[in-house]
Amino acid sequence: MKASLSRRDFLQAGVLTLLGTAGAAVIHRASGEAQAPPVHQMDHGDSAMAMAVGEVDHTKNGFNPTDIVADFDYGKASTLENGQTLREYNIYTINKDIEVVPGIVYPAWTYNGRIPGPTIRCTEGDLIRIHFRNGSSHPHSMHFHGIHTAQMDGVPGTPGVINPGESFTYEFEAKPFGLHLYHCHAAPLARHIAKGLYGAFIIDPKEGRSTVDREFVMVMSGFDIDFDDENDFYAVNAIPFHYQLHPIQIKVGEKVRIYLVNILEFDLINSFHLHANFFHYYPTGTSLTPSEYTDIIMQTQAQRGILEFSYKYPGSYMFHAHNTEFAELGWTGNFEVVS
Ligand SMILES: [Cu+2]
Repeated sequence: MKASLSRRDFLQAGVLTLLGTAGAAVIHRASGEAQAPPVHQMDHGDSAMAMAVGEVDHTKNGFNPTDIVADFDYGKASTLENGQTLREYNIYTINKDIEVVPGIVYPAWTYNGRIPGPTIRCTEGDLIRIHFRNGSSHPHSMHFHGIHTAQMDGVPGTPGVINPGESFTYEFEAKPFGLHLYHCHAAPLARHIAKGLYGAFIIDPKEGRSTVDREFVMVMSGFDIDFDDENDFYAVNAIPFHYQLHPIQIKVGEKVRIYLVNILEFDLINSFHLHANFFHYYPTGTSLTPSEYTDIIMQTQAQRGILEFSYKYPGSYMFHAHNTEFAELGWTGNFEVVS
């Protein structure tokens, strides 16, 4: 008998393990059946948190969240006759099997073979030229959040939604400054996003932001492994539990800036909570004055914002969705703060 797996099953498996019972869920997928990863208790904080055991094959996946968290793509820059900076990017879509958690491979659609796609970064007023090729088996597009013409919007009915094997060049001036995103807008939209076609898009203000020591990009999303329109795993930068297995190293007193984007499909709200600290929050990054000083923010799909903080004391500090269910299904990580 074929069993389909819901996130409730996963959660239950985790809870059973926490109670000391051997809990294992069975998942059905296109290429056969695989066991859910073992989940066991860890004693961070006051609530029992789950974690995956073992490691996905990052080399086979072709990307590693430890690299992606600090990887900003400024494109190929040149100066136009009018003095404007032109930035050109080569982006392609390709179908790719991604090992999401050890033993579970998801047939993803990707930009440039990675999830999230490249973090496209530029300065307000730059001319952005995206050479986009569709190497996938379905029609795809790049729909940018920002200000541009209808022709460049990448939605059905415009030339920016292209068939397999075709190419299209998106061109627009980067505005307004802030933290934005891009994603495929081909139909059906939910499926095209959930399969992995999304990325962050940072437009720096002309005068720059305040100087910080470290900058990170975190894109919150999930995986609906069994295609029942419910997420089975949650993560920042695609791979569940990655930054718990590989904490992000920072130093006491270092100024840290996080570009945080939520593209999670199927669930209404996502959130980010930082342990033992508070951060200044700049919604959409469109102002240089923070709107809030807090230790938690929530974002609906496509909402994004910039967080700034530093740690006073050395130690290991969690960051995670404060939707506890999401955290237990992968959206949790740690900062390792050293003196
Ligand atoms: Cu698509």
